[in-house]
Amino acid sequence: MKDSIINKSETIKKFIEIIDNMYRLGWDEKNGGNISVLMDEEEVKRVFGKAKTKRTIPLPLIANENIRGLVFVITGTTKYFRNVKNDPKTNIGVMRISQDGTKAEVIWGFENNGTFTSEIYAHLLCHSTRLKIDPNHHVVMHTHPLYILALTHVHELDEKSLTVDLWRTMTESVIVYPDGVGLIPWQVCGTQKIGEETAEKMKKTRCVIWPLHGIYGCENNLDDAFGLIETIEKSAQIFLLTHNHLEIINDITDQGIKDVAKRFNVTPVKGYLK
Ligand code: 2HA
Ligand code: ZN
Repeated sequence: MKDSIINKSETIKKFIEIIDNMYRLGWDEKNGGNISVLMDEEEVKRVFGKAKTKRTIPLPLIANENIRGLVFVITGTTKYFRNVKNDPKTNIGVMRISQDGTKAEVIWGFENNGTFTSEIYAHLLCHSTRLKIDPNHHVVMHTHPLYILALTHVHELDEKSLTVDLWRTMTESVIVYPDGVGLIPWQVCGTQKIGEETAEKMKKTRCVIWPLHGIYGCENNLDDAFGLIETIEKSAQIFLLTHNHLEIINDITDQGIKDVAKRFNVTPVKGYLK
């Protein structure tokens, strides 16, 4: 990474590292997933100086007052997580929400006329909601983890029973998400409605599952947002591995094991095989 801006910014460096990690885990196929991180004003000044606006992009909603003037690092719409590491300036951007809440002022990135994620509603509304609850809030992370998604195909979509089933899978689950997982009904993504419903849930929890789609996590820093989603994903994986009611139709028979043992001159524990 030769870009001096990236080298100066711990937030952008970490953003790129985390995105690459998420892609490697198989969570973000094609252009799936989107992340935004609030950049503290002190870092904005240190990295960008006066932070001149390169161009402005109209927002499709009027940003709430408590996020106006704030600067976010955010993924670009239609961009692939897979490509962020090699070409961050095209695939992500840094933008300030205008003082009147109607525009994004691009400070860096979004080259070749790129723009912010299609889930801008959910991102801006979740930031606004979480900042009212926790002044240290910084991150909104959306991704499509395999097991969480699979679980929503087979588990009843009830917040209480889903949360308790996930807590039961690992001792530490309840420590990581004591506030439980929120759930909203399946619906079209990229809309103001889904953004509003997600942000409403974020008043009581830091993670909201979108059935048959993915998950949103809010946290104070990128490591913790990743850690929150990673833990829920592992709980979902354990749940599916242990509640698998598929009939086993191919298995090694007792006789087969005995035959292998005989061929290789070993003696299986007596009394274990029929
Ligand atoms: O950015 O994940 O929800 C692509 C998506 C939309
Ligand atoms: Zn998505």
